[in-house]
Parts: sequence; structure tokens; C-alpha cells
Amino acid sequence: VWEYAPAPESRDIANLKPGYRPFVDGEFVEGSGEPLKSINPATEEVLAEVSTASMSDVDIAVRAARRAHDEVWGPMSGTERAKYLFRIARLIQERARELAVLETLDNGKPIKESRDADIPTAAAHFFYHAGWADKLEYAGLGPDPRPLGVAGQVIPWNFPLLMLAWKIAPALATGNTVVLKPAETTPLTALVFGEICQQAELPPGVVNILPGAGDIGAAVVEHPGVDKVAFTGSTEVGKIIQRAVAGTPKRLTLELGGKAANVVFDDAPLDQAVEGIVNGIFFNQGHVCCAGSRLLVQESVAEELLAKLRYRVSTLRLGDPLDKNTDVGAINSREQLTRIRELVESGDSEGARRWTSPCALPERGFFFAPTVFSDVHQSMRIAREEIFGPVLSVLTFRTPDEAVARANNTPYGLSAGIWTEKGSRILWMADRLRAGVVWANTFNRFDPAAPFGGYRESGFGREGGRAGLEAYLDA
Ligand code: TXE
Repeated sequence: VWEYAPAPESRDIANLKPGYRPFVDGEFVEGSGEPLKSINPATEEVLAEVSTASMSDVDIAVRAARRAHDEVWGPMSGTERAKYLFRIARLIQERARELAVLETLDNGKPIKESRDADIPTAAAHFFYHAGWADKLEYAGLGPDPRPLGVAGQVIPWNFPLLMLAWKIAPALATGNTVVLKPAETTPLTALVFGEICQQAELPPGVVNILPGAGDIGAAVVEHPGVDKVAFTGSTEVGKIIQRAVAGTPKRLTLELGGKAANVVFDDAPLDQAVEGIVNGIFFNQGHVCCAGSRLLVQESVAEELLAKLRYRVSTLRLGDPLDKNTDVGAINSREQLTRIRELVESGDSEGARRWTSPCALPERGFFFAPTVFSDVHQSMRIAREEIFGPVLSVLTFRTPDEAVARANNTPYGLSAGIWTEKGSRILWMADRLRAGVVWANTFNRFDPAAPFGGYRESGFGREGGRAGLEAYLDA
């Protein structure tokens, strides 16, 4: 944990780069796609102009990945592969400060989050998977687990480097090679990761990074040379990808949206629960697929909890993401801000009671004040749809059975939280909640050893832990 704030000159880090370009076959190349501008969402200024990939670059990258897989990375011993993963992990640590600042500039998230969560957890994923690379035959995944080949990976903008690590680390540990497309609004740390691959002397073609828009993601998914597709993003695009892969031998994992219930019982330690609720929905401005966006609180403590919650939310500091005291940073893009506003307006017009934190919004940049809706009914859009912003919808329940029914009343199934003193109730609830991850008396806790993933409209397949290796092995 740093004791200091980033120096002012770190605001210029992005401009110090000679130019952000696709990373293909071990080199940075001039892409033949339309250049895109990466915007700092906190200032609306252009951070960097990025050269993007075209369809033909996708083909070149997939061929490079295929060759690297067949000739070098696939046949390499797990012990050798582990050395590269350890090196990458250490390089992420060495460059942590630069990566954290760049992530905050490109994404808008508070520096304390990129510094303490995104970047260290990205390194942790490489350390963890380095440990698996030479032990795959002991993972209980069959006697002779083999890599699938080339993994085509498409990631979103909410945790740019961390999502890259979730995808690339298990793929490389298991002997696959990678073509990854970062999100169009946050390509910068992924391209610095290309530099890290060069520094680690990773054989050319093992990792390829192609900045671009959704059409380039689609081209990666559809390329016949890709054996496995891994996607994190919207449910809508997840379904498009599922259709594109249907009828091909490609393996697929999807990590999509969510509408998690954070369930607070009357015996819960309320102050602790308030911290968990705040972390659950305001961490990363609520741009979190597993965000605790629906608070279900037992009726008898609802009023007390809401009062405590409003007070606590009013103390959150919103503003410059580079300020180490900032709790709530910028919304990642104007499009996302528009989506949030539209859903909040639907809450107003459908009759929910809106409370907004009394914080001043900066004059420039995409910001949205922390918002809590009470008197929410299950039929309202704000109770059903993913808002993906700093907006909490509060519902109440009377009995544990009602809590389970309400929590499961969603097409999603990614995560859930339970707050209670009773251990037996935690187990009872966890058995009944249809969610891939259930936290008890905590929220948003991540560990590379713990599998993460959803049910139903939240997708399928797991990332992390032993289960995460299955997605990359023909075992
Ligand atoms: O997602 P998209 P968007 C949810 C969240 C958010 C909404 C829209 O509710 O408000 O989705 O966000 C690439 N083939 N989540 O529009 O479009 C795209 O370029 C292949 C939840 O940003 O799904 C980007 O790299 N790829 C979520 C990535 O998909 C395609 C995280 C995600 O963008 C493509 C993000 C196509 N046809 C948004 N079209 C989570 N699960 O955490 C786009 N892409």
C-alpha cells in the first residue's frame, strides 16, 4: 500500500508513450483499423490516440498464436511456462504504480482502488496460475490434460487489466496462446501489458492484443483458427457470441451481467453490514458485474439500516480519481452515464423514492452522485435491470423464505450477499440462492483461488481456482 499520492507529472504518463498500437507476434505494429481516441472520463480530455486492428490484423494475430501454440508454447514443459508467468507477475508488481495511474486515467476509477485492488490482484492471478502450470496432472482434470489451442478473449472496461489477467493467466498456464481484444474505452493498460510480455521475453505470438471496437471482438470470436472463446461483458453481446459459436467445435465461457441481492437479516451487525453494502454498490462506481445492486433488508430493521446507510453514503468523497482520498470516481463513458440516467429516471417515474448523496459534482467529466432508491417494487426496472452505476435499489422482506424468493427473482445469477449472526442461516440461504458466488458478512471479496462465474443470464463457466483451468483444457 502506498503512503503517497501519485505525483502530478503522472497525469502525463499516457502522453509519454510513443503511441499505443496493436501487439501482434511479439511486436507493436501499426494497425490498419480506424484509430480510436481514449478519453479520460474525469476530464473528457483525449488521453491517447490508439491505432486499432482491422480484420486482416485479426487473421495475422490468430495465425501467430496458432504457430506459437503448435511450435513453442504447447510443447513447452509446465515448469518452463511457469517461469514466464512468474516473471509477468513480478513485472506487473514492478510497474504497479504506472499501471495504477494509467488505469485510473483511462477508466475513471479511484486511484486507491486501482492501486490496492486492480493491479495487485492482476499480479496475484499470474502468481496463482504460475503455480498450476507444472501441476496440471494433479488437478484431477484427467491423466493427460492438453491445451485447447488458441484462445480468443474479449473483455470489458470495468476492470481492464484485471479482466485481462483473469483471462490470460489461466490460458497461458494451461499451454494455450491468446488473442485478446480489450474494450474500446480502456485499451491502454492492455497495451502496456504487451510491453510486459516483451520484457518477460515471452515467445512471440503467445500473447496478442488487438485494440478495436465490437466488430474486432466479433472477428476474433468468429475466426476459424480460434479454439476457445472467453467473453466478459453484456448479456446482450454474450448471446450474440453464443450464436456465433454455435455449430462450431469452439469451447465457450461467458461472464455476463448481474443484479445481485445483498440480504440483511435483523440480527446482522448493522454497522458492518452498512460497510458491506457501500462496498457492494459504490466500489468502482458500481461498474461491477457482481455489484450488490439490490439491497434486501428485513422489515424490522429497514428504517434503522437506511438511516445509517444514508449517513455513511453522504461521507463518500466523489471527485478527481487521482486523488488518493477519492472514494467515488468517474463513470467510464458518456454512453454509460446516459444508461444510468435513463434507468434512474425510470425509477422516478415508476414511483420509487430517490435519495441522492449531497456531494458536489465536478464541472467537467462523467460523474454520477451515489443514489439510493427505497420503496422499490420487484416489478420496477431498477429492481430488474443491471444499472452498472452507483445506484442502489432497496427492497424489504419479512421471512427467510421471502428473502430467498425475492433474491432469486431475477434472470441473472452471478453473486449474492448474506448478513446475519446465524451460521446455520448462512448455510440455509447459500443452498437456496441461485448465484455463482455467495458472500457471508462480507462482499466483493476476490481471490484467484476461488472460482467465479454465474448461472442463467449471468453466463456459464468459472474463472479462477481449479475449476477455471477446466475451461482451457481438453481433459
Ligand atoms: O458492453 P459490451 P458495453 C453490462 C453493463 C453495461 C452494459 C453495456 O450493464 O451497462 O453491459 O456495456 C465487445 N462481438 N456490462 O456496451 O458491448 C466490446 O468491444 C464480440 C457488464 O460496454 O458487451 C467490449 O470489448 N465482442 C459487464 C466488450 O465486448 C463485442 C461488463 C464488452 O462490451 C461485440 C461490461 C460483438 N458483437 C458491461 N460487441 C460485466 N459482466 O462485468 C461488443 N463487443
